[in-house]
Amino acid sequence: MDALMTDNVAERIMAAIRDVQKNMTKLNIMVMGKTGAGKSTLINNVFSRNLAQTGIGKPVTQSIRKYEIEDFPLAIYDTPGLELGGENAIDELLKESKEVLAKGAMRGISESIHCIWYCVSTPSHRFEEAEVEFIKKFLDEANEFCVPVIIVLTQSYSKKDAKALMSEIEKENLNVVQVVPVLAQDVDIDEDYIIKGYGLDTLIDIVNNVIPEALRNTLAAVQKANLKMKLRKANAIVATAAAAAAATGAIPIPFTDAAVLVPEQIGMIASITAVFGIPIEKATLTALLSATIGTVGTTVMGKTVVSGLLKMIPGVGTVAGGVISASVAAALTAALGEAYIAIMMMVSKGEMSVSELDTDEGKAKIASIFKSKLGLKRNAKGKPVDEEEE
Ligand SMILES: Nc1nc2c(ncn2[C@@H]2O[C@H](COP(=O)(O)OP(=O)(O)O)[C@@H](O)[C@H]2O)c(=O)[nH]1
Ligand SMILES: [Mg+2]
Repeated sequence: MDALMTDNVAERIMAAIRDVQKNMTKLNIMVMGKTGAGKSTLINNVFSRNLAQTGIGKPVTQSIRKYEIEDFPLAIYDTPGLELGGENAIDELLKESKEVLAKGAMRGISESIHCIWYCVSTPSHRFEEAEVEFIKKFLDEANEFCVPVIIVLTQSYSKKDAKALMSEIEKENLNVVQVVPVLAQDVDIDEDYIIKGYGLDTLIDIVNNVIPEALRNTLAAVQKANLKMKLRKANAIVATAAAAAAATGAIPIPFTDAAVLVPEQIGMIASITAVFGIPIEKATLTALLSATIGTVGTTVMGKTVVSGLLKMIPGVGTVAGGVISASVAAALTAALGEAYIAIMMMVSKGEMSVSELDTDEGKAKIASIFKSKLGLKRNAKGKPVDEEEE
């Protein structure tokens, strides 16, 4: 693929990525719990950007602070739990949290609180009378504004203790979505004894079920604790793009390089990038393009590249009438999308860094993944046939 053309397509994908990210509805989560409960540790291990690190947050009431980062569609409302003691403290905290919930509800979906995580620390906690009383009043408020509340049992390195606390809480018949034990971060007891973190993927699945549909793409994108969710979203994006490529039908031949990636494919790459939330630069995309659509043919432009590509798709070989069939358009789109997902997964798992992608080694890896995806047998909508039979 011609370098100038590649650059142009990469530029268009960059613009599309900015667009997708700009159009994401902001997810607002309120996190409540005593100092030391593990709120900051939880937040830092669930979300892909470190919100707490960016400063002290913006006070929205006397004691509630809002944390957000520019161009990242997430806001965390850090709310102290019941710790000051005394009747006044309860009333003050209830008043302040109600203020935040009410203000948000008034301003519409992008400003309202979508979910509340009420953190209770498993090791330190006794479920005291005062806290139960507070939670009940607080849940009435949350209910009034239809905000779902999840009780998160933090620092649950002892599953036995977590279970005991859970059944104690369940006796209260609280109006919460679920009580979920987590260990947000590994606990290193000593060199060769480590308690592995767990539960954050479950927490994210629960959140996904209770938030409005319009926020689900945002959740998948801003979190890092549930890679399977990202993968599911990304696969759905590819299926949609491949079906669209099949429906709009033929890509004209010879497709010059700029036309190789049609809007569906550009949108697909942009949306996958957004779901993974990995900062991508133009150089990365250029590497992706040259290693997929570029390396397959040795000539720079036109038919040779195209027929080189097509030879790799089962049952195609030559192009009759100068037009690519719908199923070939779907297969090309799906292979490109799947290869990109495979790369994003490797980066997410730390098996490869973004900067490695535009090295010769990185490009070789991309090319080999793309070729293997291109070689899969697919149906007319671009779906691998083996998968379909499952
Ligand atoms: N290893 C580990 N330490 C935790 C976890 N949650 C909390 N901590 C520790 O408990 C202390 C208080 O946690 P922090 O997140 O600051 O609580 P916050 O005041 O509610 O924000 C810190 O020293 C954390 O390192 C966890 O899941 N794993
Ligand atoms: Mg904190």
